[in-house]
Amino acid sequence: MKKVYIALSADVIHHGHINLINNAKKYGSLIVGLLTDKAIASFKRMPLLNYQQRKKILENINGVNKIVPQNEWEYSENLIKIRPDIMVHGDDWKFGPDRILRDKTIKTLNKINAKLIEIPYTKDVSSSAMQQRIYEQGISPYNRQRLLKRLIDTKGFVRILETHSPLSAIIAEKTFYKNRIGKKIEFDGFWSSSLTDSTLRGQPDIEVLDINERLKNINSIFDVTTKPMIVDIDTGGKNEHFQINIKTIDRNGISAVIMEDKKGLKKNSLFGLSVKQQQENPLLFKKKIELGKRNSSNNLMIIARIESLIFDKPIKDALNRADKYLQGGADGIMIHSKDKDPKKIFKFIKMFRKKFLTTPLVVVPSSYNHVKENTFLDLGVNVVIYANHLLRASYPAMRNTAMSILKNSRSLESDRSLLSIKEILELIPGTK
Ligand code: SPV
Ligand code: MG
Repeated sequence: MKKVYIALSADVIHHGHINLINNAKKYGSLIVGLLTDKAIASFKRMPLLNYQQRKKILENINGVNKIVPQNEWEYSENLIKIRPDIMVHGDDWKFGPDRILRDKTIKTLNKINAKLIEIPYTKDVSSSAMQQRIYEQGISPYNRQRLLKRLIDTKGFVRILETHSPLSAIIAEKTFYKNRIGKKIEFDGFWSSSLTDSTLRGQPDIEVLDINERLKNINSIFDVTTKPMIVDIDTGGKNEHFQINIKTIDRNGISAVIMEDKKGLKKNSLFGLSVKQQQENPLLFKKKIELGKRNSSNNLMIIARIESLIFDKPIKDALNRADKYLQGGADGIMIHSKDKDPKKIFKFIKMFRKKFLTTPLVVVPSSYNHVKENTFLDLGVNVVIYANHLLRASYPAMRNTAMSILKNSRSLESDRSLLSIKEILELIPGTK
């Protein structure tokens, strides 16, 4: 009996998969390389079902003799290990960026003397489109909430973008590009920023918006998106209020809150010491984290934000605080800095990682914005937040348009840089 190999993600099973299995099993005993969550997430959106759930479904499909994990998007590792006689694949990978994967696979197949059989790709069916349709039905608060942890666990590194409105969130949800080898690069989730939420309302970033106002905005974002949300809750406010608010936040399906260790009237961290602000006593802040953990479920991550570098305190102070906050039950640490030079942040990250090998670590590179994501990834950072960029992008665009209309006494000159009337009418489904 010949060994036949196919690889599947099998997140949303459809007749295309059945065609492939039925074809492949004709040639011998069928081994399915089932892509792990990590393998899929390294290339495109996380599967809806996890590996074990997908495996259970496949095990019950006629013709599948054996299922093995495929840990990579590429086939080579498994082909060399399993040494099948035949590999079967849909012929769609002859075109587009998948060609690179095909060429590489053919080389490996030649090395192990295996044959490639390509069968006509089943038309009019796309797993990604089906997955998208399922997402468009909406996502429960519970499923959305758990997504962030799943992403951190499987990908190890997530990219988060500030969203201050449903429209900006639609951009953060849908914008992607495919690189040379067809890998989909996109944002993994959203950041609800205190700075941009208050600026949008023409208010200062001093904890003036109450939690209900923040949640109203977040829920309107949730109405039209499916990705997970991290919320900037400033200092968390008075303990008596915080223990009530954290329950509401948890119930709404928010994945994580980031709470900063300041006290009194909070000012934006990027001011540093040029304004009057105070850092909280670390033991009191640890107690506040404990209070939050007692009053919320395990599904909500409470991430402690350390402001020592903002206050020009030594790295050691930040490390001591990290220790205490994690003892208090914090699910992760965010280290902040307003320096353009990332030297201190890098030093903190290295020292932190020596002691805490897997604790989620978050950075917000607004000032040290020349540092690329790969550098953070190599250092062991898990979450990078682009904290204010969509609102900062929109303001100059609006101001320039207003100015252009005034200067030209008409809107013709500004039209070039605007969404066309046709585009805006087609932007939101159901407008027509
Ligand atoms: C925010 O986005 O509101 C933040 C990050 O808290 S920072 O503005 O850098 O303090
Ligand atoms: Mg803030």
